[in-house]
Parts: sequence; C-alpha cells; structure tokens
Amino acid sequence: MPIHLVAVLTLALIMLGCDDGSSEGSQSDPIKVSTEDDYQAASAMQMSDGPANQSESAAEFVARIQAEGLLLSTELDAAFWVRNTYITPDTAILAAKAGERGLAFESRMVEQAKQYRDMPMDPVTARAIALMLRGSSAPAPNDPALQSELSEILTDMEGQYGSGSYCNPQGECRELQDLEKILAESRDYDELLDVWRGWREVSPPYREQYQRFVEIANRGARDVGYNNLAELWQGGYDMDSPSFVTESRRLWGQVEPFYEQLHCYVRDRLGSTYGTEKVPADGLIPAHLLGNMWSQSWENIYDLVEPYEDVSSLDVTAALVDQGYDERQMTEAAEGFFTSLGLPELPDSFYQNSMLKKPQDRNVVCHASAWDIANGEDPRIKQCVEITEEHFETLHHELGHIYYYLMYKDQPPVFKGGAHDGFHEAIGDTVTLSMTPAYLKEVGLIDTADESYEATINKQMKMALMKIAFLPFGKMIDEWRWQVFSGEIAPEDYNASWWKLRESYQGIAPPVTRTETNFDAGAKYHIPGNTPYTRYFLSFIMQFQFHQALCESAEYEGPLHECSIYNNKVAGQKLGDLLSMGQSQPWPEAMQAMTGQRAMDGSAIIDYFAPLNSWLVDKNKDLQCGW
Ligand code: X8Z
Ligand code: ZN
Repeated sequence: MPIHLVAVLTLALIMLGCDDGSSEGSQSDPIKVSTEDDYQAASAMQMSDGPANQSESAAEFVARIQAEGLLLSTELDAAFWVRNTYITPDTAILAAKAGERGLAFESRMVEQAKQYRDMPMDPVTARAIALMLRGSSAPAPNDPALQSELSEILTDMEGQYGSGSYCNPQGECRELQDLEKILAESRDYDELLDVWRGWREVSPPYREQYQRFVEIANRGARDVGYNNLAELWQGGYDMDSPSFVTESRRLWGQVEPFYEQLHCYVRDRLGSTYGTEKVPADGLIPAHLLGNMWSQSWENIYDLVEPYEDVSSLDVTAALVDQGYDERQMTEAAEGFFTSLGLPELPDSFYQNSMLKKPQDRNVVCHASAWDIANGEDPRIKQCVEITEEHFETLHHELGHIYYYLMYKDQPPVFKGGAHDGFHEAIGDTVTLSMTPAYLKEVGLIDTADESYEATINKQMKMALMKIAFLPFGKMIDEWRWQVFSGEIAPEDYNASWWKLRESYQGIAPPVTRTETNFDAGAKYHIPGNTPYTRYFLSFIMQFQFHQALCESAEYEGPLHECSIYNNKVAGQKLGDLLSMGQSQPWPEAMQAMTGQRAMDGSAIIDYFAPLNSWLVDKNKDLQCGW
C-alpha cells in the first residue's frame, strides 16, 4: 500500500516505484534545504500541529514542511518496507499506524498550504505550494477518525491481495505467481479456466472495503479542493482535468486501429488452437487464453501466434536459464545497461537491502516495486524475481525508477518525482527498447542475430504482444476508476461496468458468467494497492518517443526498431539530464528538453511497429476484424 502513502506525502517523502506528478511554476531559484539543519529544526518542532505560523513566509513554510516530511518518511519507510516484505497481523498494525500518521501530516500540510494559495511569491516556492495542493492518490480527509479508517482499509486490502492463494478442487493450493505460470504455459482450456477463476476468489472479500475506501478518499479529495478523486487524479498532469481526459483519449485514438489489427490476428490464431466455438471468429476473445492473468500483455502466447515458424525466435528465457543466471546476476545485468550509458553504479546498499528473491517462509507483496529510502541514499527494489525474460524486463523497469531516485537525489524533496508519473514508469522500459537482437548477441544472451525480414516480423510480434496488447488495458483501468470515483458507476454495478469496459476497449470477455458477487477489478494489484494506472498507458506511448529521441541524439540512422543506445554516452547524458530535473518543472518542459516536442504523441510507437502493421493488415485482409 505504500504507494498511496508515497503520495500521501506529495513531497516525495517516499517514492515507491509509482509516484505522483507535478504542476505549475518554474525553477529559477532553487529552494535550499540543508538536510542536517532541517532535521534538527524539525525535531525541535516535534512535527508541529498548528496552522502555519502567520509570520512564516511561503518559502519558510515549504522548507519546514520538507524537513518535517523527511523526518516522518524515515518512520513510514521502515514500517511499509517491513509490511511489504513480511505480511502478518503485527506488521498490519505497524503499517496502518504509520499510514495514519502520514495522512495526518498530509492533512495538516494541505490545510496550511491553502493559506498561501493566492499570495505573491517566487516561482519556485509557488510550484512547491502547488505540488502540495495537488493531493495524493488517497488524499487525507480532514478528520482523524477517517484518516485512521482509510489507512486501515488500504493496509488490509493490500495485505489480502499479497497473501492471496487459490486451492483447486483437488486441494492443491497455489499463490499468485504459480497461478500466473500456469496461465502463461498451459494450453488446456479447462485448466486455464480453473486458474483464472480461482485467482478471482481473492477479491470479493474486500469489495465492500473498496466501496468504503472510495467514500473516504472522495471526502479527502473534497477537503483538498476537488469535486472527487477522479478530478484529483486527472489534475496531476499540469493540464485542466477535462483536457487531460481528452488528451489521453486522443492518444488512445492514435493507436487503436493497430490494436484492432493485432486483436484480429491473435483471435484468428486462438480460434485455430482452441476451436471457433470457443473463440468466435468475429467476437470477443475469452480472457483466460491470452497467457496473462489479466490479459494485459500477451507475450506468453507467442508460440501460438508466431508469424514464421522456421526462423530463429529469440528465446531470452532459455538463454538466462542455460547460462545459469540467478536473481542477483539478472539484476546486475540490468544495471549494466544503465552504467553503459554513463549513469552511476548502484550503491552496495542496494544489493544488501533489496528483496530480489521470494522468501519461502512468509507472505510478501510480490508485485514488483522500487523504493526511494533515506532521501536517495538507500534505494531498493522488491521483486520475486524468476529466471525469465519477463522478469528481466521488469528488473529494467524497476531500475528505471531507481535511477530516477539517484539522479534527482539533490533536488529538494518537493521536486523529487517524475516530470509526471508516466515519465517515472517509462524510463526502464525505454531502456529495454534497446535490447535488440544485436544487443542480445553483444552481451552473449543469443548466439546469432538473424537479420531476415521474417526474423524482424517475429521479433516485432513479440514486442507487439507486450506493448500494443497492453494499451487498451492501460487505458481502461482508470476509465473504470474515474467513473467509480465520480459516482457514474454505482457500487452495485462495479463488476458489470468493469466487463463492459474490458469488452469495449480490449475486445475480451469473461470465460464464465460473472455477477455482482464478484469483484474482478479487485483481482488486479493496483486496485487494492490504489495505484493510479493511466501512468502506464502514458508510459507505453512515451517510451517510444523517448527511444526515438535518444536514438537521434546517438546519431542513429535506420529503422527505429533496430536502434540500441547501449554504450552510448551522449544518449545517456540526455537521459540523465531528464532524470535530474525530477518534477522541478511542468512536464512539457521535460518533454521538450528530451524530445523537442511539448506533447505526448503516438507517432513514435506507430513508426516503430511499421513493418508489423503492414504485415498484419495484409494477413487480416480476408478476416472480419473488430468485435
Ligand atoms: O506495476 C507495474 C510495475 C511496478 S510500477 C511492475 N507495472 C504495471 C503492471 O504490472 O500492471 C509495469 C507495467 C504495468
Ligand atoms: Zn513502475
């Protein structure tokens, strides 16, 4: 749950892999925060409770809040880290109490910051105040009893998800990662169905808690100054809330036709595998056949949809296993990509303090996350690493967060954060776009890099199953939550509305009848974990823009999908500069510095996949696409 408390302290007091964005202002006169002095000052103040002192200037207020926040984050980080890596009733108590203190702090901060809203001040302080008033993903209501209830609900929901398991009729019990493995590897329709349905037993027990969470967090959003939590979340992008919604829909419109082509082709191949009575040629794809528990990315069914069978496919999983990689070596290999760009080595503490392996003797929240502990001095990741290509990619993703933390370490706390949350999500993924066949050969993960047209299409298909299949999923999750928060979706319609969006965006259907006794949204981590999801949709679009820009700075000429910035220090410098900015400026500034454009844009992802797009259009010409 830490994620909501990340944001609890909008000040980036703690950053857990998924952080909140930024707002107005510009950096001309950086706030000076001497950590040592401020710690002492904050200790002396004992986390001051009252309203801002009338004689305190806006800049003094910002400095004080940052100092107090730093102090508090030490306690919160410790409680949440232990909770996430050791789920017990005891750690629930510790984490809920810490969360409550975080919410109380946030509430006081917001109330005090409001007093400065319309005062004249320098632009840097103005941006700091605006960031404080932006609210967090679970904003604190201005009521101690509700703060306590909110913290308990969030701690409990995440704990239930993290310790969930499913026991089948034969009495065999499995945790999520083992269920996911079956979903990825089995091709037995009924076995897949059992596992898909089984995992969804985790969430009905917290459906009512989620409903209560929505009520309390909406109250928190109102206390910050928004109409509801949807508007608060949408307000995190330096744009008016309706124009952000319009903008994100515009981006979806840019990529939707390509998704439909991919859907069409995959549906046809699945029809050949499972029969068209199970996968109708012009209908929805049953959600359990796509190789992933949430049908969010489809690379695990690559073998069923491979375009050219006799051409070498890049089996990175096999290479990692054959070469005896362990969890730490995989992490070091990912680190190696970042250092090849000229970025610093990870501190020793990173390997000492991270959790890279799933403990056998206790429940942990396995969903991967990155933590900014001790103000950039003790960054960590938590991932139940498996020796697979998918986990190798996730390690790069997590290190993207870690490098953001390291590079904005010297920013004042209030400016620690991604330019917006999609930037934070995009960094590691941008790097993985450079893991071309030529790169894999260079680092010894494959023997030969086949350069034929057929090999290119195979590789692009694998990438599209990861990147294009994800887009409607990345979009629909918050479409659902925005409507839940605004009240357009009533609690009694949670499940039906979820499937309506799954159907219209993704073209998939539940394989068995669902009713309102189910809570299928809640079976995805980010719902009980309350992590906003639009960030991933944006990231999947922007990472191709970033890749294109970095390739240009490396003076690469050629098709985008063949570019690798591995070892390129000029590209590394550009990336490092972006990271160092943190959220000190509105994101269009960061976007411009990185890409020369001020907007997010889908043309780079379309350009990257140009060969596959043409191939699919041709392949599908006799099929009836759409649903
Ligand atoms: O949650 C994550 C990361 C942590 S920020 C592992 N991702 C989303 C997911 O797993 O659903 C990365 C891609 C999408
Ligand atoms: Zn992430």
